[in-house]
Amino acid sequence: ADEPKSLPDYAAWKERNALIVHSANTMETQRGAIGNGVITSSDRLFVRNNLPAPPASVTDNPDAWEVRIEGVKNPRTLTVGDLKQMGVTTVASVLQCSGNGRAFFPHGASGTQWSVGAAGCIMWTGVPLKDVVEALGGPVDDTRYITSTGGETLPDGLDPKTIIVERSVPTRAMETALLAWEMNDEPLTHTHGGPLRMVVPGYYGVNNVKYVKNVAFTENQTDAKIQASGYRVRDVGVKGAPDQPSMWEMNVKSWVTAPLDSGRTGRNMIYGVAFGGTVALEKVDVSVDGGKTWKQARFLGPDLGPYAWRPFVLATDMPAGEHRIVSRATDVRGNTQPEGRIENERGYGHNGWSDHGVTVAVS
Ligand code: MSS
Repeated sequence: ADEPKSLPDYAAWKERNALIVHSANTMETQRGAIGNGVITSSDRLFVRNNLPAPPASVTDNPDAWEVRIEGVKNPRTLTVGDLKQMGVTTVASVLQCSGNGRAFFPHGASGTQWSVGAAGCIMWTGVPLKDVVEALGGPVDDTRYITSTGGETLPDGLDPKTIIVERSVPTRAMETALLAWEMNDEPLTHTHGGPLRMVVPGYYGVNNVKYVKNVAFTENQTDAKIQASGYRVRDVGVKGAPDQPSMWEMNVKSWVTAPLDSGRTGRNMIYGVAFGGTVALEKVDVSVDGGKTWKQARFLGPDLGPYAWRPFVLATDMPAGEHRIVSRATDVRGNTQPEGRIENERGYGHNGWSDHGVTVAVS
C-alpha cells in the first residue's frame, strides 16, 4: 500500500517529519528523529492502535472517566478523580511494540513493518496499582493474572472476543504497574490512551492498555484473541496458541541512531539508545567493523531507573570506506543481545544486534 501523506486526525498534533506513517493506525519514529535525550518527546512517539481510536472527546472531562476494579476483596468502580486521591508516582519506562524490528525478518512476517522506531522512553505519572488494590482489600485468592480491558467502542456484528483489546499479565507485575493519567508531564492524550492507561513498566507495548475501563485480578488469562493466540511467539508457519510464550517482559536491546549514512574520516560520534526491559543495563558495546571488535560506549544523561532507556555515545576514529556500525547491550544479570534473529512467525521481540546496525560511508 502507498504511504498515506498525512497524519490521521487523532494524531494530527504529531511531528509529521519525525514519523514514518505506515497506516492510519500505525506510525513509527524515524531512526534519525530519536535524538540523544533520555525521554522521547510526545509529538515524536510512535502510535499503534489495534482498533480505531475513540473520539477526542473521551478526554474532555478526564477526572470523570471510570474504571472498574474486580477480582479484589471489595470490587469498585473508581473515577480518575478518585484515583488521584489514592496515591501517585512517576516512572520512566520504555514503550515498545512487540513487533518493533519486524521489518528485518526475511520470511516477511505479517503485520506493520516496523524498523526501530516503534519505541520511545516515556515519563508516566499515575497511581501505583498496588495502592489501589490494597485500598480495595487486596486480590481475591488464587488469582494469577491482572487483566486490563481497553475502552474502545467495538464495531457491531463481530464477536467482541475477536477484536477487544484485553490483555493479561502475571500478577508479579503488580509491584510496578500503574494507572497513568499523565505522559511526559502533560495530561494523557487520547492518542496515547487518555484519560487512563495501564502501564506495566518493562513489558511490551500491547500490555499497556489504553483508555482502560476494567482491571481484574483473574485466575486465568483472558480468552480474548489478542491474548489467546495473538502476541504469541512460535515458529514460522505455526498458528498462535495459548501454550506459546506471550509477549510480556521485554528483552535487552539497543540500536544506533547516528550517524545513519555518512561519516567523516577520523573522529566520529556514534549515538544510540539501549534498555534492559525489566532489568537495569550494565553496558553497551559498539563496533564499527560489523562486530569484529568492540568498544564500550558511555551512557548519556541521568539514569531514570531500570525501565528507562539510556542514550549512549562512543567517540571513535574511522578510516575512509564503508563501515557497518552495530551496538550490543548487556543487562546487570548478564543477558546480552544475540547476534542473529530468533525466527518466529509474527516477527516479535527482535533484539539481534546484527540486523539493527547501520552501514555508513566514511569519506
Ligand atoms: N490499548 C488499547 N486500548 N487499544 C490498542 O489498540 N494497542 C497496544 C497498546 N495498548 C492498544 C492498546 C499496542 S500493540 C501497542 S504497541 C501500544 O498500545 C502502543 O501505544 P501508543 O501509545 O504508542 O500508541 Mo504493539 O505490542
